[in-house]
Amino acid sequence: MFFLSFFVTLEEECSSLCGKESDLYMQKPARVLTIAGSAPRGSAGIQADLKTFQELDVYGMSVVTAVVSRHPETNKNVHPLTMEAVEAQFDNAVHEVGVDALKVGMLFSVEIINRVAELIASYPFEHVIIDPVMVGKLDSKLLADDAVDALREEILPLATIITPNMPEASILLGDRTLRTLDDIKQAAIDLHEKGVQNVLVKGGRLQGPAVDVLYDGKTLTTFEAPRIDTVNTNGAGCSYASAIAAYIARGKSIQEAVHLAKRFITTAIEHSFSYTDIVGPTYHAALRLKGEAHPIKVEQIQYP
Ligand code: PXL
Repeated sequence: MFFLSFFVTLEEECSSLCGKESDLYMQKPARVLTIAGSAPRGSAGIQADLKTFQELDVYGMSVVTAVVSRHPETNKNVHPLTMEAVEAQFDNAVHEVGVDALKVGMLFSVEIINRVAELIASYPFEHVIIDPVMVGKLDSKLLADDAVDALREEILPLATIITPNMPEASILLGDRTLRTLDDIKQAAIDLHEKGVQNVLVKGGRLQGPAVDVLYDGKTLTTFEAPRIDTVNTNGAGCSYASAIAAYIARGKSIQEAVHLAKRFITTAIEHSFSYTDIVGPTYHAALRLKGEAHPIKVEQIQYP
C-alpha cells in the first residue's frame, strides 16, 4: 500500500480564463448550471450556489425544483414547481447559454427526480456534480421518503462525482452506521462500487477534525481541516458542491477541485455569522476578502 502525506501547494488563484487565453471562444467565464431548491433565507440551495459561482468567477444559472419556505399559517415547507416550470428553466439555460458543468442539489420528489434524470440524459454534460440532498440543517425534509431509491438508481449513475454527508452516505448504503474515519473511507469505496465514478463522503459529523474522503477507484484521498466551532453552517454542503463544480468548470481535475473547494468552504465557515438566533450562513466572500483561513491537509492512499 502506497502512502503519501503532504500539504499540497495550491496554484496561485487565477480567473476562470486561466490556461484558455489562446481559445477565443473561451474568453468568457465558464458556465455552471445548478438544479436545486430555492432557500429564501439566502444561505442554502440555489441562493448559496449562485453566490459561490459568483465568488469563483463562473457564470451561474439555475433551475429551481422547489421552494423551501415554511408558510406561517399552513406550515407547508416544501413547494415543488410544476414539471413544466422545471423543463422551461432547463431548456433556457441549456439551449440558450450552454453548460460547462452541472451541479444537482435538492430534487425532492420521485416525479422531479425522474424528469431531471431524463433531462440530464438528454444533453451531453461533461461534468455532473451531484449533492444527494436529503435533510436540511434546520431539519427540513428535502427528499421525500419514497424518493431515496429513485435518487440512488436514476440520478447517482449520471454523476461525475457525488458529495454525500455522513447521514446521506448512510442512507444510500441501506442505513449503515457510520461513525469513524475508517467507516467513511469504506463508505466511499462501497458507493464507488455501486457505479459512481468519484465519491466524496464529507466527515462534518466526525469527532475531531473535519476530514472528507474522496475515492476514484484507485486512490483514497483525505482532505482535513480543523473543526471550526460554529453552528452557522447552513448551506455549507450546497456551497462546497457548487465550488467543486465551479473549479471543475474552470478546468481543474477532480482532486484539485475538491482541494480548492474545501479551502473555499472552510474559510467561509471560519467567517460564518447569523443575523438572528436561527442557524446562519457561511460567508461566501471570506476567501476573497480575508484569505485562506486554514491550510487543508491532503493524504493519499492507493487502494486496492
Ligand atoms: O443545505 C441543504 C439544503 C439544500 N437545498 C435547499 C435547502 C437546504 C437547507 O436548508 O433549503 C433548498
